[in-house]
Amino acid sequence: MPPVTAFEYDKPINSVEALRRSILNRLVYAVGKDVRSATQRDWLFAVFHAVRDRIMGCWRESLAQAEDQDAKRVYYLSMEFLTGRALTNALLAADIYEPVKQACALLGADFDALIDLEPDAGLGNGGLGRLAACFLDSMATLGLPGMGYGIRYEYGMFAQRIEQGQQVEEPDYWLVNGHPWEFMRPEFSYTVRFGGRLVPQDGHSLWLDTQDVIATAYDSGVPGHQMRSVATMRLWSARASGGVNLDAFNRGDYIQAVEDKNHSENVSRVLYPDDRTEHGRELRLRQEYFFVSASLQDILRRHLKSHSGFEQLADKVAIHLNDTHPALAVPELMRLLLDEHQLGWEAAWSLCTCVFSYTNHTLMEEALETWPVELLSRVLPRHMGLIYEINARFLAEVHARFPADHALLRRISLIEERGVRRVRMAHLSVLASHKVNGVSALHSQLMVETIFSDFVQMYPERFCNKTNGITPRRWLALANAPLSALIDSRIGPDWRSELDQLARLRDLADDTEFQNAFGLAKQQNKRRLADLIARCPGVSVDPLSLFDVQVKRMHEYKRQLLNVLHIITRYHRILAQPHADWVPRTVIFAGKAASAYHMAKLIIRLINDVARVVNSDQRIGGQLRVVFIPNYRVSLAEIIIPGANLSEQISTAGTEASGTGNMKFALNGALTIGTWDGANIEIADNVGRDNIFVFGNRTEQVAELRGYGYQPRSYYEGNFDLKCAIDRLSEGAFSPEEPERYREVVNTLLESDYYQLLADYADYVACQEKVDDLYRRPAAWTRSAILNVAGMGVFSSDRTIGEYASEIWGVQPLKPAVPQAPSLLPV
Ligand code: 26V
Repeated sequence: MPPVTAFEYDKPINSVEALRRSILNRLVYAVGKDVRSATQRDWLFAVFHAVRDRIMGCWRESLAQAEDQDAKRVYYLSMEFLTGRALTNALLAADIYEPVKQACALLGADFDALIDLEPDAGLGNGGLGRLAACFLDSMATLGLPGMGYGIRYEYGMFAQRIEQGQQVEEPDYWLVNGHPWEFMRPEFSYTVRFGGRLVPQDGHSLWLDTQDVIATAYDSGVPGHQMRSVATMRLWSARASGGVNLDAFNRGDYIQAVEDKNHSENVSRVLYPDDRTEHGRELRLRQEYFFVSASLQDILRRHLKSHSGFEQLADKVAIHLNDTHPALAVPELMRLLLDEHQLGWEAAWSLCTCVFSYTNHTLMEEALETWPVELLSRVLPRHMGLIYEINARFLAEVHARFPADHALLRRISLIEERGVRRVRMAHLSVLASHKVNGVSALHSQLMVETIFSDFVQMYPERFCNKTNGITPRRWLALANAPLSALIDSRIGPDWRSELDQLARLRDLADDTEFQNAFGLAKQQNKRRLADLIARCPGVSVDPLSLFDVQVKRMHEYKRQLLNVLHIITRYHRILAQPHADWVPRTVIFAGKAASAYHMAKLIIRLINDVARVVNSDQRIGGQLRVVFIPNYRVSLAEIIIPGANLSEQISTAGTEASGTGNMKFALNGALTIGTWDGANIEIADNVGRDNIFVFGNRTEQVAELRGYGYQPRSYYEGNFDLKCAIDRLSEGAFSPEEPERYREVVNTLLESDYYQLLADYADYVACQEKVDDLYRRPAAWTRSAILNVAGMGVFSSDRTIGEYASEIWGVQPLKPAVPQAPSLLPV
């Protein structure tokens, strides 16, 4: 027999018959069932396996190509990957959606039902985590070598139920039925050490008596468009190092021994819900170090497999920090190079500044990560020592450059000295990175003007902008079949990987036939959404009414409350003139509040209370409906967003770094009502100012008001409708059983109103009237919606990732392999 060649295996065939056989074989051989005994879940897993088989060849080849070409790879370090469902996405990427559906029909399996059975991988909070997922999709589509590293949380983002109008959180044990998409790779396991003590020895430090946890890799494939390549997402899971506590075990205390084991495995147990003020939690710090240490050990191992040292590290490796959560990668790389590989300080530090880059995702003071020096010294003593050393050398450099500026040293230091001493993770990230970017033009500008202005003086060339993007595969092709088919029929299918092609739709914006077809596609999506709302929360809504949608995490700065004030005003106006010519509206909300975020939870309750009152008031004759859809997540967004007419992007100017939901809505033909904030501004530039509803104060005016002593009460006193809305809230009109329920909301608005809702209220309400006016003219509305879709080309995450690759990481697409003739054996 000749030796086995690297890629000798049966290449799968994608005919309906071959897929039918594969699914059947997988049902028997992988799931261990047969047609007679298969449950829905068994069918789902059988399909999963058959599809996974079809991406494996491309995946292994992508990995082999990177190795053979000794390509520079990029490693995207992120605490969160909000990937959602894997199966439908893979079916589209491999171009086997229809044949698999037909194969299922032949087998008597209910394709739509089993697709819906897949739980979302909710391993992220919101924008930042979803961005990481879109980025992996684009890396695979562009054929860029590299991978995403993160944590395999056992419990993802909590599930949200609404009970009597209030949010109730439930754990999301998404792995309960197993996860057939992933591969456990126990051969890639690393020891991660915590605690212990330092012993100096020959200029180096010995780190002894640590408590150790083992990180084990689990890999998932992320198939790019038409399987140009398959990217790898490697997530780490914690395992206790010594199995069970042997002391306790030998003492006969079996239960204690197993409990200790459970304890050290806690580190990958649960995703922290973002409440932005939450810091100082030791487990969160341990999580951050856990995944960063395992990832860096893995990166260095891979590098040393094909290189004899680190001379070429910066030519072969780029490491990206998705926000500051992985910033401990900096002292960890220093530790590995100094203590484990005996490099000198200068060589090690220069490698750091060449390989690292960092994206900032928020300017909000309370969201900037800092860790108490005391905590870091206890949990990671070696790293705390390294941070001190990095800081001392840095401050010496700053002092040499600006000897007269003493305040500068205090401001720019990695250590905050006011109150409890803390390490500023953003400063550490900027200092160690050769590039630092913001996520929209406005955000990047504010970033250098505010939080990093001191660093700009030192390193002006480091700062840049990379406006966020979204993957058109999931957010148009997958989520919106009717619109995708229509676009295909006019401009062909290439927009999926060249989103700029959408610009060709501009010529069709005035074409009545196209407008009608476009309107029909929207109606189809609205009916699907109305059906969903009828099931849960169980409200019947009119698919012809204007669907006005705000879906995103609940946060005061996103101003869901401003939306509620508009609803109350509209309600009052309809009551005052029930027979006027109102544009019927359905206002739709969805979003989770961090469990500890009291005000955000109260706003959810208010939305539900207002919904109850408005929806049951016969006097307004169905001209207004309000719904809160529970448990917002990626798979729900895929249904909600295509069904929207109006997209609410109404954050206080200067607070939303970019937003990516705004892009998803516009791409699906919703018009935006928004403030001059984040990527809204660039959306306006690209779709045309006439095709977006902009209102409210701009960043400078917000800052000015804040500076001069903002007085929310003056707006309240000066605006009849606003006063009415707040008074009704204050009297308990929406909570008659507990009139004081919203006292806190009213007080916050009137006393402080940090996010200046009252300042923007009048302009917002006036702008909503313009929305109605346009909706009364269906052709004009649809024309505008078409121009929105046509202008969205630039917001593909392929564009974003292309810019990161060439301007930050210095990585190039893999050269495609010579295609091999498939053998004819089905897998
Ligand atoms: C903070 C914390 C605090 C501790 C607990 C866990 C946790 C998780 C996340 C965060 C803040 C993350 C910042 C963030 O998500 N920023 C969003 O990033 C999006 C992608 O760039 C951007 O579109 C949004 O505007 C921005 O808010």
